[in-house]
Amino acid sequence: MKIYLDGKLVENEDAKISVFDHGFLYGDGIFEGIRAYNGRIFRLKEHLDRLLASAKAINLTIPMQQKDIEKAVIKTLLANKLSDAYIRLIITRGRGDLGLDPRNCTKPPTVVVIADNISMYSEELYENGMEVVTVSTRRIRQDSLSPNVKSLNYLNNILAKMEAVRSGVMEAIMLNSEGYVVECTGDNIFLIKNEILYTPSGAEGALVGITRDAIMELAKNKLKIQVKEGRLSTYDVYTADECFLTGTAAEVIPVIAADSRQIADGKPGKITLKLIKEFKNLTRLTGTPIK
Ligand code: PXG
Repeated sequence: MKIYLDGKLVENEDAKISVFDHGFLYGDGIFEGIRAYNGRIFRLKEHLDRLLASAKAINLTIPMQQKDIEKAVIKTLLANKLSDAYIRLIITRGRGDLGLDPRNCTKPPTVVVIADNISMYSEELYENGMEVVTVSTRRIRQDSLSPNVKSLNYLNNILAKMEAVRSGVMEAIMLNSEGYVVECTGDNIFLIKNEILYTPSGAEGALVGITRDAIMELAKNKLKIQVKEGRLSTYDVYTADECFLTGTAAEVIPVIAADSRQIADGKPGKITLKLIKEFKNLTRLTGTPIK
């Protein structure tokens, strides 16, 4: 496997970063998870826009134009002969010293692109749906750190994931500090009730996911159903007709139970299945060609 590291493609075992890199020392950096399907990179511009917005928010100067980052992603996919892939784009503050102050870090920062084949959950779960639990680890308050900064510090979400795994399920519903449903550890959450699609709004502390956007568009334009963003509680999850999660890594996965309550008949819902079909079509046919 070839990895893009600071302008060069290197072998996996040669892709090494200093222990003084502030991405390693402090999680001081940002990333994007992107997918390519059928030789096309899905919503690349949206991912790069969000990456640059994350960089701006943490005052990190990237010495590359958006076009150059796009080229680095394409180069990595071509070098690994991948037409379907999960791409991890990482930019750290760079090598510094022992101390938080980023002024001591190298410029330019460290830029890494990894491309691989991953599937988040087993095929069985994608087909039959999965169970989730509400966990006690709350999402970080957005008046401390915006959920839209995709930073390298995911400890909050990792602790939530560990709670879920301890309960014997694969994913956690995370609440905001007020106790309302926000999202899962790396996915947005959707509910369907009386043929209306609901999802927690950005104001509740959810990351405005790119898969989330795509699903909302498909629901409105292809399925002609109403979409509402707002405040949802665990009660809404338990009493929903359908539930599913979305994310670049997870794609779209049905949820059939939450906190031991079966959702409707405990099978992936009809609208969920239609959205999965539409999403598969969209990802197969649109995106930036890898060439
Ligand atoms: N919420 C959070 C907290 C995320 O980190 C999403 C929602 C989905 O957003 P997109 O734009 O991908 O539809 C994410 C992003 C993982 C993993 O291994 C997932 C993400 C990031 C890093 C790792 O599950 N997802």
